[in-house]
Amino acid sequence: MTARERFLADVLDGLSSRPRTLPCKYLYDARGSELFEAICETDDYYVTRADLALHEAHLGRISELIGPEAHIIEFGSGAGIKTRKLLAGLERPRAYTPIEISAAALRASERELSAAFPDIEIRAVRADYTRPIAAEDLSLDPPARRRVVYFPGSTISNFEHQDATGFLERMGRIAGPEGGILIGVDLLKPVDRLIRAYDDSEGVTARFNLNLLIRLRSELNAELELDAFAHEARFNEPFRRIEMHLVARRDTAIRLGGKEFRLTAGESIHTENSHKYSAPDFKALAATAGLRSAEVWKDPAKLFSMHWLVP
Ligand code: AVJ
Repeated sequence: MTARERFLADVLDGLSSRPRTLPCKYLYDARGSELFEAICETDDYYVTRADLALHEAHLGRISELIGPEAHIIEFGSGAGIKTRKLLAGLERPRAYTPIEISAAALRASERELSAAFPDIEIRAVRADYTRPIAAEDLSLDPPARRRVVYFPGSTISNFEHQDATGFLERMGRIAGPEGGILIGVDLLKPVDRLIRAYDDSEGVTARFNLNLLIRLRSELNAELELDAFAHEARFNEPFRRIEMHLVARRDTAIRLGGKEFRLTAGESIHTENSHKYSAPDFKALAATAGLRSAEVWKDPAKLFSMHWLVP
């Protein structure tokens, strides 16, 4: 199956189900990733700034926990400022493995990090890290004292609890019995603050969400009325998560792949989840994956957290 066929099949599937959904991974095409970067710079989206501040405040302790000559394995490409901060703060790190689905992002990360850290062996792996990675694709045996899986930014928030458990288990297996996991987790906080972060006053998150419909049009030849949809951020209380929706502002239809989907005014397409965790909530989640949260850091405003997980 080609990528386009997969995309079409997933979209037909999601639009046929009730409630209607679209997989959030399709939000992150080149334009979507650009818009996500722009979200990170809005005043309302605190996540990226708070995560970076935690890296700065606790790098000494993190370096102590990780120890010298480590192999860092990042789920995601990590050409970013956080990865550089981490690598620069560690004691003689030996190897860095970014695992990333986008070939372009992976190449950029490889290029930039090998230039910035000539002594670190960069082993780029092109793979969808949300699926099990074939053993032959992931070389885990450089001469490192410890393997650390690094997953900043609270991307874990996209996963429903059961999938998060499975995913943490796989991270634990990659880190191994001597290893650790350094993971960013967005904290539960008052709903109005959360809604503001996912419906920013500059409208960037709205453009990010609506970009998915633009992709349906340009890549799958869908017929739809863009102005018939509005971005909405909701807090789902029982699931403790922010949900992004595309809500029909009037009765409208989407035609693609020989099918027609009729939406009535107010009906929504659910496009992304962002689960929020208190420190005890996340400890309990980690425990279901056989991991122990040995240390947790929070910023002074209690916006964001970082956990150090060990087997
Ligand atoms: C990339 C999953 C961490 O949930 O905060 C931000 C995605 N979506 N604004 C998040 C996102 C809309 C983001 N993560």
